[in-house]
Amino acid sequence: MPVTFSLSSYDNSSLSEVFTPMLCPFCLADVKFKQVKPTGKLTSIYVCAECNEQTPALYVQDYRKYRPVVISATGFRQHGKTVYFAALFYTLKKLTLARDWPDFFTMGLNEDSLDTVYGNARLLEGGALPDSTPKNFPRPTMVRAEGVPTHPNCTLLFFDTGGECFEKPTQLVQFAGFVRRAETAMLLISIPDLEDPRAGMQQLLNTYIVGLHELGGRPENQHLIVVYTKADQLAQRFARRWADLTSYLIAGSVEDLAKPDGYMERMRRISDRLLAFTEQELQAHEFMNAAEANFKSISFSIISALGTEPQEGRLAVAIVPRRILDPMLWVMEKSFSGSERLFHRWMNWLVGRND
Ligand SMILES: Nc1nc2c(ncn2[C@@H]2O[C@H](COP(=O)(O)OP(=O)(O)O)[C@@H](O)[C@H]2O)c(=O)[nH]1
Ligand SMILES: [Mg+2]
Ligand SMILES: [Zn+2]
Repeated sequence: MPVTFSLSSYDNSSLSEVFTPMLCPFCLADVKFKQVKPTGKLTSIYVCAECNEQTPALYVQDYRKYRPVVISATGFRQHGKTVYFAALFYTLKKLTLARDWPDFFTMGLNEDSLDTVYGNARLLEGGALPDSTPKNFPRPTMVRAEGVPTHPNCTLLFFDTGGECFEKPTQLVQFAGFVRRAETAMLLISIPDLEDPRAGMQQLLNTYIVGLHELGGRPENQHLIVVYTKADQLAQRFARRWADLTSYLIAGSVEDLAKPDGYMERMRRISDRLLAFTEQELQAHEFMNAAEANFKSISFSIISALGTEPQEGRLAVAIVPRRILDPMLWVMEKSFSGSERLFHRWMNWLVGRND
């Protein structure tokens, strides 16, 4: 369990308010952090002035260098949200990205985040799957991402909660308030798990839009990323007409990303193909019309977090994630403005790197 302190256990004489407002990763308000010294401790810690949660020193001190980017998994139960994050952590830690990207590393910012990242990576490596997620307001997994090619450095705040929170707007408001602060809404949809994909997708989107408005957020300020999960179960649906999607999945992102030039362009082409698939194959016209009318932009990606269908809750063969980094790269792409990207390129040019 995370360690938190109530204000009464602080030595009030050492209270000081620091810095200008920043996004609190726990209550998600723009707040000032206080540097306080818990009674009997030698070192001071940072706490949010609103919710009193202890916030990692690395988050507060380096806030300007590593702006927070909210990655929120939205989707029905059993559609692959928790396994997606687990497989992403596995990919970041176990695969060869750091060999291929010279400046790349990720770093959990507190004990909770470290446990989540390494715990999930170990679980999948051993063939097990993460437990289903309880319905509660989740705590973020905070990961610093440095040196991802073509993207500015940032702190990724991963939020995951029980899928039942996305079945009704009232539940979303109560348990998934983090969606309000996301610049990019990520909908994870497993087509094989939907009896009627047209109706299911529209219901999810409708619930999200109503809940977001209730929370005081506005979809027109958000980009939408639609992620089709469990792609390993879509082989039949992709036969013939959509064979290029199968080829894209088989090639896998990690090998492809060793040479990141042009990767975003490829992601854009696949997004266009998935848009065509959504309209022509799934006939989800109402979903498309509602998404286009409500959000700043809409992009698609497709993943298989595991690469195969698990047998009795375990992986029968080793995990082979497919295109697992694409949704994260989309969120990063959409979360930074043109001027932030320009500044990043200029800084890299100054220190002699050329991405
Ligand atoms: N075939 C296949 N099954 C998956 C994949 N990812 C998840 N699953 C299955 O879907 C179940 C639910 O996933 P989970 O991430 O817990 O769903 P959540 O409720 O949305 O968090 C898992 O227990 C797996 O059996 C995948 O990439 N391929
Ligand atoms: Mg879950
Ligand atoms: Zn707070």
